[in-house]
Amino acid sequence: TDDAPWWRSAVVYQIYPRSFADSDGDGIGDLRGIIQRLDHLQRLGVDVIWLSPIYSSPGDDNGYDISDYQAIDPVYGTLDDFDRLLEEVHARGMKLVMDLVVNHTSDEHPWFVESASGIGSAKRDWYWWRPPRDGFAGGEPGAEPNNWGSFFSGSAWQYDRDSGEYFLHLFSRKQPDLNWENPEVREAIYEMMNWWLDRGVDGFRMDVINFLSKEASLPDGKVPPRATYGDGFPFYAGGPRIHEFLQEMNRRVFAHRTGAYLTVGEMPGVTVEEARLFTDPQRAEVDMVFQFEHVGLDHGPDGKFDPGSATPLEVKESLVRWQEGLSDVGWNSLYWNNHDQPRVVSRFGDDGVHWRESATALATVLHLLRGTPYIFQGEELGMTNMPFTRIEDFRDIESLNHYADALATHGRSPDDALAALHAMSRDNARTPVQWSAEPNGGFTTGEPWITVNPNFTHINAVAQAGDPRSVLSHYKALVALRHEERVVSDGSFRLLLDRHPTVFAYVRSLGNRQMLVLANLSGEPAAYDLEEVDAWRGASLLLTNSDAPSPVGDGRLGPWEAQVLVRG
Ligand code: ISL
Repeated sequence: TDDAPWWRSAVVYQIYPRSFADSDGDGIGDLRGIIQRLDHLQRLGVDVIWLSPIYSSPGDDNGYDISDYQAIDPVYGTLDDFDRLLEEVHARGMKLVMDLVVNHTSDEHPWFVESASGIGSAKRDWYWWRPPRDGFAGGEPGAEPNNWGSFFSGSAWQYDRDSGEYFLHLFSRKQPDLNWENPEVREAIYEMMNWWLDRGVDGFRMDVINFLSKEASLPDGKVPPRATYGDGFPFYAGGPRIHEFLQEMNRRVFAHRTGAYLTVGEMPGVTVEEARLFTDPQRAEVDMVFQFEHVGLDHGPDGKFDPGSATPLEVKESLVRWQEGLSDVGWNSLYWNNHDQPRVVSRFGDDGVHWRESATALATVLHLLRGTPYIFQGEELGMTNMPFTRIEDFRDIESLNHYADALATHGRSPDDALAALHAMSRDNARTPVQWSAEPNGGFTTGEPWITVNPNFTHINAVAQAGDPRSVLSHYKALVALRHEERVVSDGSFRLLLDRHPTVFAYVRSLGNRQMLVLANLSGEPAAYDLEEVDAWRGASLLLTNSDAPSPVGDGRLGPWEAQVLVRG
């Protein structure tokens, strides 16, 4: 319908600023570097840029540890640079969405510094301080207030010798969790959000936003087999007041505004049923959520660093569950990649012989689903995982902590631990964007903060720009389809060949317009048998990634072949 929200036909592009483009040769990407590359994004056709954090930060978690929400970190530039970036983005008809990291701050944020100044501090209650467990002395093993582990290895509690108490940190010890039970905390955050919106930004991607409300008694969690720490997830994810907090945020920040905004809540562990509540427009919480089901399928019983594999059928079934679950209420966000995930072409595709075909087939099946697609920088070039061979090459705190812990606590060999990092490390996503075949892929004239993937010599933007068969050209075509075909932005979704092990086939419909999407998510030729597809003989082939497309209706697809047909 014509009052459909604008973001139904939008495509979002995520920039991880540290690795995007460096304008001043210090080896770290910056705001001016982004400005210089905006034409690439405009040519790609994306509507919205989501900018990972650029705020003042000690950089313990590459900016997800914020020490001043209203200042730009000097490595990225100044507020003036930011205003110029915003202006240039708007001048190109695009929007800019900021990363909102409010589950925690840096331990160097003035709020935490004050909170930590003593038990009587006026901001003591802004964070989660607790005394040692009964019967234990502070700092002694087992004295932690509960048994939760941190996402970045070790306990979720840090002892503070001065006060004799512990503070909670679900992520690094330099990322203390804010106490959202305290209304002053909430007010301070809403004020900050309003400050950015008044400055002209177009919305927020909300970091681990389903962790804001904790079960205030902070109970011990169950300890999984072979694990050291208890699982606090049931007590901090989707906690008792989460819907109340998001509704309050919406009222205090967005309700009085008339602009076209986008809010997307990053929600690890969120279920389809919960997502229906979070994204029901009637409830005014968030526009859409990032869910993690499909990117958890290849995690083993011991978590992400116990990598297994996911079959194409499992991946398809997961995405379909979300398509069907949010068909009548709410909205999906669609993604393969972000700055925390391995590169999709290496993970669910084939970064060897079928590199181009698998990158484009995976892009096709994702982008034509119902929802709002997100492209992570470099994905549009088919960038691959990084073949790091030494622990010294890694930069990510999660990877480094895991490696140390795997060796020290779990008795793993360095080779084993490196193999896990190779498959799953977040640094796979964080190597610099490969702009050209120039030194360092054209990312910097200096020494890059993390090594550029050596395949930049053949995988880069310059090499792909003029090539109609390139991954980049294919992404461009997919973005354009969402803008041009209302059946893509607004149509319904119906799965075909539901149990086929490798073929992902579906129909989108709106009025009498229909789109058939067919893709073989494997390196072997595929055969399928479906009368319904026969009826598509003669329909027009809108897009394919194949030089010699298999005739539709013949019931076969080549390795990683993808086809998009329309009729009506
Ligand atoms: O990659 C993960 C750890 O295994 C994810 O669970 C990730 O930590 C989770 O999705 C939350 O991510 C977000 O918050 C983190 C930050 O490190 C990530 O970069 C961010 O995307 C803490 O702010």
